[in-house]
Formats: sequence, structure tokens, C-alpha cells
Amino acid sequence: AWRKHSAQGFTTKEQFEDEAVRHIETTLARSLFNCDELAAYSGTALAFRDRLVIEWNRTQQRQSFADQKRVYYLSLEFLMGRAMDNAMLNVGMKDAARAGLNELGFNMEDVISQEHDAALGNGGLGRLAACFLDSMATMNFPAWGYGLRYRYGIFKQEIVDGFQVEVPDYWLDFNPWEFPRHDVTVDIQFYGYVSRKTDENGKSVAVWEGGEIVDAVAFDVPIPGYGTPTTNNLRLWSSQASKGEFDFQKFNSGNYEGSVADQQRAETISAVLYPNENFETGKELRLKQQYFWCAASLFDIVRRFKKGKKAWSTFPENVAIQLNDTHPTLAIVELQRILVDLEGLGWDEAWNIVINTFGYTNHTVMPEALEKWSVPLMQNLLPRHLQIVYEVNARFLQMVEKKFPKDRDLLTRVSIIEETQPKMVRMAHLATIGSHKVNGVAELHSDLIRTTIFKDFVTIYGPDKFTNVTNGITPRRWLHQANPRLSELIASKLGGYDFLTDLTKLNKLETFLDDKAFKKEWQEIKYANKVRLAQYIQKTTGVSVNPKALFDIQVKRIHEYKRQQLNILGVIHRYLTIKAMSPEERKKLAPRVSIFGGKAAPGYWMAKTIIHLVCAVGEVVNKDKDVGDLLKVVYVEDYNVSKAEILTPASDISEHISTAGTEASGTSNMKFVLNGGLVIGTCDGANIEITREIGDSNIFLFGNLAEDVEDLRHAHHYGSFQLDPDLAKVFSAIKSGTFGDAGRFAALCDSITDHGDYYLVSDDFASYIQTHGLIDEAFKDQDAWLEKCITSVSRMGFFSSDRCIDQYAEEIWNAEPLPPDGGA
Ligand code: 26Y
Repeated sequence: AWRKHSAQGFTTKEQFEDEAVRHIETTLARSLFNCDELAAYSGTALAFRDRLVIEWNRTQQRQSFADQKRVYYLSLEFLMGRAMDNAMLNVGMKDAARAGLNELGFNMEDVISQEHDAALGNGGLGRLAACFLDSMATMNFPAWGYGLRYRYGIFKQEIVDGFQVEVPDYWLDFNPWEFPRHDVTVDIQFYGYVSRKTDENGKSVAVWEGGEIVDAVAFDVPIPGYGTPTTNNLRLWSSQASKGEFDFQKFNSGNYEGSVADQQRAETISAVLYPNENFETGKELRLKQQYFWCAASLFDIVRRFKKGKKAWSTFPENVAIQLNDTHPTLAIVELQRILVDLEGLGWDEAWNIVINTFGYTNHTVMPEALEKWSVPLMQNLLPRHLQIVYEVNARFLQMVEKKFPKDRDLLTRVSIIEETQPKMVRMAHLATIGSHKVNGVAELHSDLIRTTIFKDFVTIYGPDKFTNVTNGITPRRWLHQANPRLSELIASKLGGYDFLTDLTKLNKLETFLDDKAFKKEWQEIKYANKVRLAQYIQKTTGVSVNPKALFDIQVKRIHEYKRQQLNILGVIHRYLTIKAMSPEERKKLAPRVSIFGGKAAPGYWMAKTIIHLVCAVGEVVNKDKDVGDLLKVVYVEDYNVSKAEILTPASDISEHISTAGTEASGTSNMKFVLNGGLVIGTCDGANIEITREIGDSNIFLFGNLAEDVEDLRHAHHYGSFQLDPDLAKVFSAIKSGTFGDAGRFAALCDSITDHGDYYLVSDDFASYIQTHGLIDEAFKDQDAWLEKCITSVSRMGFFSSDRCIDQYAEEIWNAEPLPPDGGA
């Protein structure tokens, strides 16, 4: 109904065509006679963009007038993927556009795939931020995202001769979804020195002077909600040489190149997304990125608050800031600096405001992923901030000493400063001390942070500061958009699309378990999705796979803790087993396609070795006449959000097999189940809650438990390490050169046999292989399998990111939605 109020834009197929053609001919200055798919995409995007912009302006106006708390989600990563399909579904005119494009001679899917992914993230953490933006807009929260406008997102992955090659992702040549706001520019200071001065009231204040200034320029991206006119804002900062600072002296003295070099150095700050996930390297440029983005965002937020002319003490009632991991922790220090140094508040009053404003989400317990910055580095780049960190720490330690006198070890353990050489600033401690709530992202993970990395902080603050918000995914993108036929089938049974905004409504599906026609259609949809993926694989890799085979998919960043090595070693075991079978035995086996995808951090040698082993195994297995359709092994190049939209609906089984206790949550596990696939997984992250929701007969769990991991690792070092006998056979095959030069895989094999098998591949191998046997058996009974899938989907309501946002709003932000038309 709200669309009637829309002042402008198209409402019919004909009007859509008019608008798209007008944009192609005028905005793009192209003739319709040489209009290709890219031009058709551009015209369509611009036509929909016009519609978004109107509601976007209205929403921003409404939020400015409303005297209501705003939420800011600070994330260094937003893994948005494509925007146009999402915009079409949210505006609700996709069918009209499809018809219009057909008349112009284009196919909608081909036009959609012209769009470049916005890939400003590495993986789970960045995609979570994107799902949260979608949910916050859909649920009408006055909420903005703040991030960096990287010129290069995550690299494109090419597989060349079985090795990963990284290619830069230049994605900005045509991006209709961003609006530069050159009028919104913030000066950001780096380096320099701090002195103390006396102000007009005789008070001593810190003054940060000197150093260099870089400009932060805002670029805004509209975030439309589904089924609501609310259109929120994602503000991304781009770095530019400061106008005031452009070195005219250099320029005038003829050093033109010098002044251009300065300019380029400034632009370097937002040039590239760091491609590491869960591995911290401590590079200065990364710290610069973090401060640049935090300072620009805080300036913007504070400026908006000040327009309301309210008392500073009300800041936390008007502003909630959520920190996506420790990457934005400097925002805590920056707000304290603004309040004390620039606004003249007393330390305690300011710090109270800071604590009540921030919430911190932790995404990992792995030590190598926890951010630490060297004190000398911070001293040089952000001298005033380091002073504030020391002051915060001194006061915190004083409080601890008072509560727990004479416990020096406790003070050492909880201090923000690690007393190493050089000293380090522990960002997770700073984030915890500077926030009123700390949350993990799945129940097990939240329990683990309370008992491991934040144990002492639980002792100090009590348990209530630490909480859990289990991750979720947006059903708009991950069901309706990625799997339109399944969404439509579900809607036909549930009497409409209400489940897309209340996913618990899916539970009604269970009443159709005896409906033969429904089940048949469900199966046909899964098959069609598999056919589509098979065609994609054929086109991109040349490998023919049988869509009737069991599709077994593992797609995620390549990491030893995620254990793609366990998967490929299991595949080799299957290959050896098939080779040893008689033709009679082979006939009884369910054909399999093992599909891998994911990027390795460019400097992560072991991860690259795993990719190479997968490719090398594929080379041998896919050509082996003895094996035929029984086993195919495929590496899908350049896994990203838009490829996930093809892969997720096409799985029979997906793999979520991290060493127990290492995967904070996982979110692709949720996406696969929601699309009618089953899961093989360890008792880790959200797998545990998925099991609780869908029932343990609908998931294939295996392997050791998190509580036993420490003892097992200890035993590897101090007991005698016993390699699993089946795994030993797999290693023999590798070492005998079955998959090419064995030397290439030596480090991988040795990490298990000689270097302590930190990720427990050998310990979990037997149970993994056995569980895959159970999957083979279960897949033979297609009726029972289908029932598991439908039952699982019907019980996935909990995993909507809408539920997450409700929980954050209720338990952490204390924020309320702002519905259009007062909720009418
Ligand atoms: C410090 C820097 C190198 C760094 C950069 C990116 C550290 C971590 C990351 C990204 C982490 C990440 O993506 N974590 C994942 O977050 C998901 C959302 O909560 C979880 O589902 C997933 O288990 C976790 O690995």
C-alpha cells in the first residue's frame, strides 16, 4: 500500500521501459541500436535507483525529525554482493522489469549478472554486517552502517594450473549504487605531538598538533528494506588529500610530482581491503585505516547529535554504536578524546557516556586473530590516543586492585597493555572495558569467551556484561532471491510471503509432509538448482557432473581450522575405496560430486597448498575411467556472494567441519539448510543450535567435542601420536605420487603426522569417514531424505537475522523501530 504514496517512478512494465530507455539514451548517452547487456543492466539499475532515492530521502528526513535513538553499525567489512536484484525485490517491481527487458530483447538473469559484486569483505563477518543492514531496514530501525570505501575489494581468485592467483578487484568503474557527498568531508589527523595548555578557565587540556591531515569524503549507499519504504544509509569513507594541505609550496617550486605523490599517499588509506581473515598482521596502514574510519564516523555521529542541542549526558540515550569485532575499537578512544579534549567534559562523566554508548561483538577465540597494536606504532601515529589508552588502563587497573587486592597476576592478565618487547595494546581488552555489553555469535562461542579469553573480565564485571546473540541470515537474499522457485512454492502453501519477514512461519510447512504433489515439486526445484550448478561447472571448469549425483559442497574461506584438508583427504579415501571395489560393489554406491570453493589469504601458504591438493585430486579422479560418475571433484573459482547464490540452493550435503571450538558461528550452514540441503558438521558454532532446532536425526554430526580438544592436543605432544590407519593409506597414495609431485603436499601431510596435528584431522578422520557412509546410505532413500530436508527448512525460523536484530535492539541497544506513517 505504501507504494501508492510514492511520488515518482514507474508502476507498469511500459513505464519501466520508458525509464530504462531514457537512462540508456540520456544518462549513459548510448543509442538503443547498440545496447548490450551491460547497457541494459545500467538502464535498469538507474531506473530502480530513482525509486530508491525517493524513499531514501524521506526515510532520512523522518529519522532526523524523530526524537529517537539511532543505531550505528561500525564494520570494516560489508560484503554486500549485488544490489540490483535486491532492489527490484524490495521495490517489488521485478516482474514488470523482467517483462520490459524481454520486450527489449534481454533476459533478466543475464542482465542481473552484469553487475559487479560489491565485495568489501573477506567472509562471514562482512556478510553478517550486510545481512544486519538488510534486517535493520526491513524492521524500520533508524540505523546506519559506517565503513570504508575500498577502491579494491577482496581480490578475484583465478585458478591457474591448480594454483590460486590473485587479481585486483577494481569494481568502481560503474557503480550506480553510491552517491558521493563531497559536502560531507572530515579532516582526519595523523602523527604530530601532544602538549598541554591551559584553557580560559584555567583548566589544563591536551592539545594534539602537527602531523598530517587527510580528508575523509562520504559516499552513501541506499539500503532498502523489504515490504517497507524505509531505506537506510550505509556511509562509506574514501580518503583524499586534504584540500587545505595540498602542498602548494612543492607545487609552486616546481615539485609537481612530489605534490602528486602526497596526494596518492593519502588515497592509499582507503585503497585496499586487507585480505586476511582471522589472522592479524599488525601493519601500520591497517591501523591508519581503522583510525581514519573511526574518526570520520565519530565526527559525523557527534555532529548529528549536537544538532539536537541536548545535554551530553543524554548521548547514550540517543546513540548506540555496535563494534563489529575489535577493528573499530579506536572509536571508543576517539569518543573519549572528543568529549574530554574538545568538548571539555570531565574524565569520569565522559567515560560513563562512552561505556553506555558502545557494544562489542566478538567473532573469535583464536589467539592469532586477536588484534594487538604495538605501543611504539600507536605512539607515533596516534600520540593522544595512546595517552588516553594508558589513562583508561590505569583507572581500570586501580578499580581491579581495589576489588581484588594483591593479585598481581590478575592485573597482568587483564591489563590493556601486554608487557612484551615491544609493548602491545590488546584491542579486545580495550573493547571490553569500553563497552557496556560484549557478545559472542553462537551459544558455544559465547560460553567459550566467558571461560577463556574473557574469564578474568567475568570475574571483575560479573556475568551480565557478557551475552550471546546467535548469528542469522536474511531470508530475503538467502531464500527469496537465491531460490525464487522454492520461495514461491513455500508461499503457495503458506498463503503468501509473510514468512520472509517472520521466518518462524515456516513451521507450518511440516503439515505438508504427506502432500505428494508438494514434495514432488520440492524435489524438482532442488534438481533444477543442481542442473543450473552443473551447467555452471561445465561452463567454467569443463567438468561434466551428473545432476542426479549427491552434491557435497564446502564453500568458505580456506583455513586450516575450517578443515578443507579433512574433506579432501576424505575424498581421496573415497577414491581409493572405489578403485579397490569390484564392478558389482561400485553399482551399489551413490554417485558423488565434491565441490570446493573459497579464497586463501595471499600469504597463507598452507591454505594455498590445500587448494592445490583439491585441484590435483580433481585432475586425477575426474579422468579416471574406473570411477566415472561415482566421484567428481570440482574447485569453483572465485567464490563470492553471487556464486553463493548459485551454490547454496544446489547442495544435498554441505560441510561445516571445523575443529570443535574454533568456528565462532558459521552462517553458510544456515543458508544451506534454509535451501533444503542437509549438513555434515562438527559440534561447533551454530551447528549446535541448528541441531537443537531441526532435530538430531536431520543432521550428520561427527567428531570430538570442544571440551576434549585441549587434552587431545596435549596427548599428541606428550603421548604417542597414532595416525589413523585409513588416513595413513591416504598419505601413502599422496606420497607415492598419485596426485603428482608429492613434494608439493609434504608440508600439509607433515603438519598432521609430524607437527602435532593441531586441528585434530587424524583424531576425527574415522568418525568423518563413517558419517559419510551414513550419508551414502541415507541418500538412497530419497523419500526419507526429502522429509529430512523439508522438516529442517520448516524449523529454521530462529536463524533469520531479523531475530538477531530484535535481540540486539532489546538487550544491547535499547532502540526501537521507527515505522513509516507511525506504524499504520
Ligand atoms: C584482524 C583482522 C586480520 C581480521 C579480519 C577479518 C580478523 C578477523 C576477520 C574476519 C573474521 C570473520 O569473518 N569471522 C567469522 O565471523 C562470522 C560472523 O560472526 C562467524 O560466523 C564465523 O564463525 C567467523 O569465523
